[in-house]
Amino acid sequence: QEPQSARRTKTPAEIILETPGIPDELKKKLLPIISALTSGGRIMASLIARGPLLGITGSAGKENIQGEEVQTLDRIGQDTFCQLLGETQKVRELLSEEEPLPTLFPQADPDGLLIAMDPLDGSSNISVNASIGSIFAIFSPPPSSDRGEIFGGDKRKLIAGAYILYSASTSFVIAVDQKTYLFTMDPSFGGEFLGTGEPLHFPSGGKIYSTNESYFPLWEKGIQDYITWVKSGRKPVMTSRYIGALVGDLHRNLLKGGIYLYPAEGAPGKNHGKLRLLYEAYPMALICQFAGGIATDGDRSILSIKPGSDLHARVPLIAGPMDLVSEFHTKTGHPL
Ligand code: AHM
Ligand code: MG
Repeated sequence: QEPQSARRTKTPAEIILETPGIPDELKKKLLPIISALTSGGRIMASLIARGPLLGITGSAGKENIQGEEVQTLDRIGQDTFCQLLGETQKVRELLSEEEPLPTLFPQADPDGLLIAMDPLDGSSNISVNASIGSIFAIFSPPPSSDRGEIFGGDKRKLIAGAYILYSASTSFVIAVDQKTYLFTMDPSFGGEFLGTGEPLHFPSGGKIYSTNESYFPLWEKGIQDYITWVKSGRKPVMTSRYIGALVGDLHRNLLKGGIYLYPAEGAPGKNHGKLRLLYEAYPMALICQFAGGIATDGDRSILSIKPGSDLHARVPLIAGPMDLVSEFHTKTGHPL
């Protein structure tokens, strides 16, 4: 017999509908977009669960614009979310890690939203059945007089950030109107995503740090000293957890309390970090902020950074609860 939850559950659409701070006009655009994201999440979760049987856990035999090997699931994620989001007619442009230029949807509502996505994050985890995810930043477009710049320029406004985590269960996390919510897919109810409706908050007193420590020799001294201190000087000392997929690492830290670090490195090509501003750092920064945390590039808030002409620009990313990120900044000499 299955255990029964005593708590009432809500869908993402119910939460959006009952949030008074979201204007009705925006709700009409967000609802079909969220439905497209959760439908895409269901499709991806089902394919990922059968990945090795379907022969889709390997390389697609190509490189993307950033010189990274494209996996078959990267391509499937791109095609799935692009089609579903296009069909909503509420998305004017879709920027993806997998395509050099944004996809335009000329049939869409002229006041439709802009989306930047990483359709399949953590590609190196695909073939070993470890956590992977999809990440989305949802923007309102610049005022009509500024049409033509769309993703470039700095007049678009980030209104929501979301991710889907494909792991032992499939999670959907969305930050909107100052709150971050968690939903879990229930495959026995047609794959509906359900949650308690209670906003998520980073717990205080977290002791996890998440970083790829093999890059230690390439980091600047302040960061090296901080990592050495969290392991041996800090009271209490911290413990290391690293999945190697931003979605998985941030999700764990959101629930348990922990700091995620992907600093800049001295290595050629990685002196701006690895993670992309528009579709990795921005949405995760909003999710952290609405859960009582913050994301920075080690110096300033990620959300204060204006994107330049490179839509795939990378930034260093330090993300987590306010107490841990603020401690990092104090220790590295850049107080928040
Ligand atoms: P991807 O978008 O190509 O999958 O790369 C981004 C991923 C992040 O999910 C993860 O945090 C990071 O790359 C891991 O990088 P590394 O292997 O250098 O630790
Ligand atoms: Mg990624």
